[in-house]
Amino acid sequence: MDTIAALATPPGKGGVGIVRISGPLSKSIAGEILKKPLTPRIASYLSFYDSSCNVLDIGIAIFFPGPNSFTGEDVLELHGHGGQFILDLLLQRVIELGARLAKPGEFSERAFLNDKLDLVQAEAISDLINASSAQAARSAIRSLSGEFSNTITEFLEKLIQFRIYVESSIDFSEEEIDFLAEAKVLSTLKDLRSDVNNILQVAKQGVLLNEGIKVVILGQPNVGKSTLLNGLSGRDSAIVTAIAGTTRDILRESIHIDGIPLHVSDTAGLRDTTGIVELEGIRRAWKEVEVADLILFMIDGGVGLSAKDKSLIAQLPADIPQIFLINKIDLLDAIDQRKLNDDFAGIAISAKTGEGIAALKQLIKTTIGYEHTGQGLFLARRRHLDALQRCEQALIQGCAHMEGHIAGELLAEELRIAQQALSEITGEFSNEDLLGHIFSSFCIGK
Ligand SMILES: Nc1nc2c(ncn2[C@@H]2O[C@H](COP(=O)(O)OP(=O)(O)O)[C@@H](O)[C@H]2O)c(=O)[nH]1
Ligand SMILES: [Mg+2]
Repeated sequence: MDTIAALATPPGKGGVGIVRISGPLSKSIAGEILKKPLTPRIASYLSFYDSSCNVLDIGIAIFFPGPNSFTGEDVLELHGHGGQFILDLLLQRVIELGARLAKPGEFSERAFLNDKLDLVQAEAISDLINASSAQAARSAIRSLSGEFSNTITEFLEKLIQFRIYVESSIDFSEEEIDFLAEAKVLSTLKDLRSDVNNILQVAKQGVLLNEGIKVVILGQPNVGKSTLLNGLSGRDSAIVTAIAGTTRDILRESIHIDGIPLHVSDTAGLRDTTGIVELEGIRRAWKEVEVADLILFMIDGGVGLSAKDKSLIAQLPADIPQIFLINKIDLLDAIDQRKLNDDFAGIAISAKTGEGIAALKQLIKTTIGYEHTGQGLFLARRRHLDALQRCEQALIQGCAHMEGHIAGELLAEELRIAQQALSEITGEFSNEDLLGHIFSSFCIGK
C-alpha cells in the first residue's frame, strides 16, 4: 500500500486547515515534519518544518497507529492554520516525503477495504456531508452508526439459515419432497418476502430524504407558475408580470418539505407562439417534464379549464404523478370555486396570498409516498433499492416455485440470487466497478 495525503478541510480560508495522511509512511513523515516523536492519539502542539528546517506553520499533530484509525492504517493529522497557501506548502512537503495525493473517497475506500466500515456506512459519510436537512442528517447518522447495515445483516442471516435448510433437503433427494412440502417452508419463505418488503418501504423513504424529487410546474402563460415558485421558495427568483410569456428560461429552486428536498422548476407558459426565444423555452419545458418525478399542472381559476388546458393535460406523460392546481382563488367566490371543481379535480390555491399552499405541500408528500414517521429512517440510495427489489423479486419467484410443483432446485437458485443481491448492499459481495463508481463520487479528502 502506498501512502496517501489530502486536505481534509474544504479549500479556502478558515481558522484551521487539516492535512490528513494515511499509509505506512505516516510515521516517518511525522518524524521529518515535526522533528519530535508523537504519543499515539494524543494531540501535540508543535512546529511543522520544511525541508530546510524552517518553520512552515505551528499547529496540532495527532498520530493514530493502525489498525485503530479511520482507515485502519497509520494515520497522521496535521492541523495548521486554514489558509490555502500555507496548507498547499504543507501538503507539498508531505508529498516530497513520499506520499501521493489521494483520489476522491480514497480514505473511505481504504476504511472499507480494511473492514472499518461496510459499504452502507461509507456511503453514509458522503450522504451526511451532503445532507440538506436536519432529517436527512439524522438519518445519515443512523446509517453511519450501522442501523441500516444491521437490518440487512439480520435479514441475511435468516435468509442464509433458510437457504441451508433448502440446500440440504435437496441433497437428500429421496426425502426432498417431504422436507419441502412441509407448510413451514412456504410460510418461512413468505415471512422472508414480507420482511424484505418492509425494509424496501423504509429504504424508499430514505432515498426520498436523500435525493429528493424533481417537481416541474406547467401550465399556460399567466396562470401564476412563477408566483408559485417564488411563494414556495420564499425568494423573489422568478420575474412575475401580467404579461404572458415572461418566463422563458427554466428557473430552479430547491425547497424542503419535512426535510425532503424538492427541486422545483418553473417553466415557460405553454402556448402557440412564433417568438423564437419563447418557443425554445417551451421546448425546454417539455424536456423538463421528461425528467420530472412530479408534475404540478396549473390553471387560472378565473379563466377556468379551457380547451387548450385539456389538450395540454392529454399530452402529459401518464407514468409521472400529476397534481392539478386551480390558482388565483382569491379572485373567486365560493360558488365559482365549486363549479370549477366539478370539471377539474384540482386543489384550490392562491399562489399570491399563500392560501392552500400548506394543503398542496401535504398532497405532494402523499403523492410521492412519503410517510413521515419521524423515527427509524435511515438514509438510502437508489443502489440499495435496486438490490432490495432484486431480492424481493427472487423471493416472489421462489414462492411461485413452491406453490406450483415443488421445485427445490429452482427455489435454491432463487435464494442464492436473493442472498447475492443483498450482499451487494453492505459490500460483502461487490466488484471493482461498483466500488469505483461509489467512491469516485466522494470529495477528495474523505
Ligand atoms: N390575484 C392573483 N393573482 C395572481 C396569483 N398568482 C399569480 N397572479 C398574477 O398573475 C400574473 C401572472 O403571474 P405569473 O406568476 O407571472 O404567471 P406565469 O406566467 O404562469 O409564470 C401576475 O400579474 C401575478 O401577480 C394569485 O394567486 N392571485
Ligand atoms: Mg412565469
